[in-house]
Amino acid sequence: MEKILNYINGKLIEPVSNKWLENYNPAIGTVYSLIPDSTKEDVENAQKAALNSFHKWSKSSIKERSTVLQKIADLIIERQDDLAMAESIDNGKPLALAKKVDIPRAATNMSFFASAILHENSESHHMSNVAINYTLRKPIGVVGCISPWNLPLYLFTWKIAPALAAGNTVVAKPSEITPMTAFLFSKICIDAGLPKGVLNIVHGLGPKVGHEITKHPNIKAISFTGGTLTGQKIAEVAAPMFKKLSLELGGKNPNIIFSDCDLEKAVSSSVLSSFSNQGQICLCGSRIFIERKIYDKFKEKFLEKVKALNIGDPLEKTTKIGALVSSQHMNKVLNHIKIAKQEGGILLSGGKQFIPKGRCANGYFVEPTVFEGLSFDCSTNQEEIFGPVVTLTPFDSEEEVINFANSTKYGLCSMVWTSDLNRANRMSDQLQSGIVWINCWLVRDLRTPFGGMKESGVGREGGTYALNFFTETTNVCISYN
Ligand code: TXE
Repeated sequence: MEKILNYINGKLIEPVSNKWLENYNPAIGTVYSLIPDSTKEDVENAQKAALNSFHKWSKSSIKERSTVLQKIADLIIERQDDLAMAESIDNGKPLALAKKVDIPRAATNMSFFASAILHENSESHHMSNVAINYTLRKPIGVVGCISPWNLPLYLFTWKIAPALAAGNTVVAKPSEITPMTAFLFSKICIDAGLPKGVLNIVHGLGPKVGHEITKHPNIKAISFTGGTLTGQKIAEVAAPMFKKLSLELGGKNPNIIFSDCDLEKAVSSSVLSSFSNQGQICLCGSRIFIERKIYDKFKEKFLEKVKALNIGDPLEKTTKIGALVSSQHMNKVLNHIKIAKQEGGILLSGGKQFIPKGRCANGYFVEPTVFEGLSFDCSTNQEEIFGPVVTLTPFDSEEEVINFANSTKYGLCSMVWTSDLNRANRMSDQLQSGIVWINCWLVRDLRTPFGGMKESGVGREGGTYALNFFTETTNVCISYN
């Protein structure tokens, strides 16, 4: 069986313990590879390698750093078919989605930051006749990047690229549930000529490897994407050590449909924002609020499209809904469906595990599920389900829907569908979320601030925001006299 290896000091190596974890293919429900069950020793070795390579890497020219990051991006594109296949097998997502979204975006993450550092500039502040200040931005040192399973290579590179571009060296940990593309990525880094020790990838469990990275005194900043509870645990360890922290956590995003919207567009986009990647995207809109006068019309059109979604083998070209990432996660989602029924939810579509015919008969599939009749404050409408489950709720006024939308502990993104520009502006001002999409969903410009309010996170990623996070600032003040 294939063994995934750690990438430490430029080499692919087995874990010190020689212990291994099983890696599942969720679409067929079987183990297909082994992952290092790494421990403190592996993190220690990775951290040493990163520390040793920091001086040279941080002093390299931006041209050198940019060139090697761009080379990595080029190799991702060259190997995109293999990477997409690996991502689909490891995660359960449709191959077509991995080809269209995950892998191209991973390449773009690398090339975006390869280019961004070439164009970076810093501020200066002039005090007339007194002094001039200029801002120096310096790499922090060794930083930790911890990423989740839902968009494995996409989110892994979204952290690593700015960290490396800014001149840091990195100890990174992908999710133990989807480690394969990070392993293929380490081979790409070797082939691209990334100097040894600059990036180190340690595979293994969160409470072991992730925890060791978080608490290591030489690792000065932690960039994390994952569940809110894990974010809390990381903050408990890292905050008293005064580490820089970037936390991208959960969401329970409202998708708000006003009666003056382009209905066809709103319906089609809502199907995507509900069920893309089996609903396992922190930006999915799992609470759909519809102005009462178009509620029935929206519901009818929405359900028609949901029922037409092709669910099954992720490798089939026509598949729109693949497998959930693990049996544990599938059971968690099915339990949420049970709770929604207990809370009085009326099931409009789906609601069960789906058992495909053929090779995927033992996979972890859940039908795209739609409920109505639930109050905005019930647990189904408050807890992050992170699966293919959405609710439909009517509303009568802007004031009411703002109250519904802002009622959760999360604040990641919101979608608003309306043709009234004034209303769009009013809503954007009042919605408690880091991102508001008006008449669209998941349109991403990588320069923009990305992140959430409330329990959806701390800090922002993207463009200058990420480069600022991964640098320390020194203000230099020069007197004129
Ligand atoms: O995420 P975890 P899980 C949500 C979603 C999901 C829930 C749990 O609701 O059901 O989180 O998913 C590492 N110290 N999201 O269990 O545990 C872990 O190994 C340091 C939302 O997969 O947060 C992995 O690499 N690291 C989300 C990473 O943290 C630790 C995406 C994320 O795992 C650790 C995924 C610890 N103590 C899940 N414990 C989003 N918002 O994008 C775990 N890890």
